[in-house]
Amino acid sequence: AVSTDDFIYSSYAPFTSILMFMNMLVAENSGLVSQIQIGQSYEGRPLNVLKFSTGANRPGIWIDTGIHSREWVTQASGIWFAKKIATDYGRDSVLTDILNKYDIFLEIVTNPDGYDFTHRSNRMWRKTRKPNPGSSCVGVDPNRNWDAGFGGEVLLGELLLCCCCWDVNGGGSSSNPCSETYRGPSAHSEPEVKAIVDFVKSHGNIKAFVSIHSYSQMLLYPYGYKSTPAKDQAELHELAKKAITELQSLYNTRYTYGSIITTIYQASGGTVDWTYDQGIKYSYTFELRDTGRYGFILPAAQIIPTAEETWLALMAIMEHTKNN
Ligand code: ING
Ligand code: ZN
Repeated sequence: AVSTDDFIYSSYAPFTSILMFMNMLVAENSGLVSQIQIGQSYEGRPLNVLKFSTGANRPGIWIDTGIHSREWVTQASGIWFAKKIATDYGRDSVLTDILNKYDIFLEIVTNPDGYDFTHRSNRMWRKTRKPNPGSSCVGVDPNRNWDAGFGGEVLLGELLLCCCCWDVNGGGSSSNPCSETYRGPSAHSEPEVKAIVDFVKSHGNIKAFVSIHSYSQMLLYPYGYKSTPAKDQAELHELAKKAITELQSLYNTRYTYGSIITTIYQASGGTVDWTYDQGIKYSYTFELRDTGRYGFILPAAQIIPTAEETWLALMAIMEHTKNN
């Protein structure tokens, strides 16, 4: 493609094509879109964030896709969101109002080493690609690596039933480098995670943080590491209901919603538990299509419908953030 109008949004693009897409979008919309490199991956790939901004010193809304590399519909949707924001600013009044008060930050390929590996070697790779000393297994689960209940909280049931083995995979993450949910040697050990931590802290005024996964068709809010309800649970629950109602209105795609631990499973060291404990009230995780028929290998024909319906839910969250 020579312009973002020619980009094929209905296919799964390799990493270098996504880099070219981002460069083109910035060149075509230089008054609205810029690019920030917040760090680099273990293998040296840039961690690029698109910034949509119409003024200085604005509070921020963060969206990331692709922290788990095999969840390809998320990176593909991220590309579509970027084009949608650039197209709708100045045309859609709701988005224009949001962008006249907030900056939007969008990290499309949050785990670029993993993403490249899914294109070249192993389509089902989830984790980062950093070697683990003393193990032949590679990578850390970047959604178990955050400093929020890192290593896991033992639930009462586990204490009673499984008092000596919980560390193997208890508390919602694993200490085994060969596990798909390996938490890593320490919190924020992965450069892909640390880059976001540093960005969020140095920005200091992120008001909403949405981390997008697939699959299961769920909209989730904290907590994942403990069963204590979040102090904003009632508001987060109501807003989740509104967002999934909007989402469903387009193609009748049905979502469930609730806290991570009660809706999907206990997971410690997750992204949005950390952002919530940093004071970012509107911290959400999506699990996009489908519910398991195709799972991670979602047909490319479903990319655009998935992105379109998800955008309606994102707009509901962003609009509520703006009004609160
Ligand atoms: N699911 C998420 C996972 O990392 C999740 C579920 C969401 C856990 C938010 C913790 C926080 O297991 C997928 N599909 O990755
Ligand atoms: Zn995931």
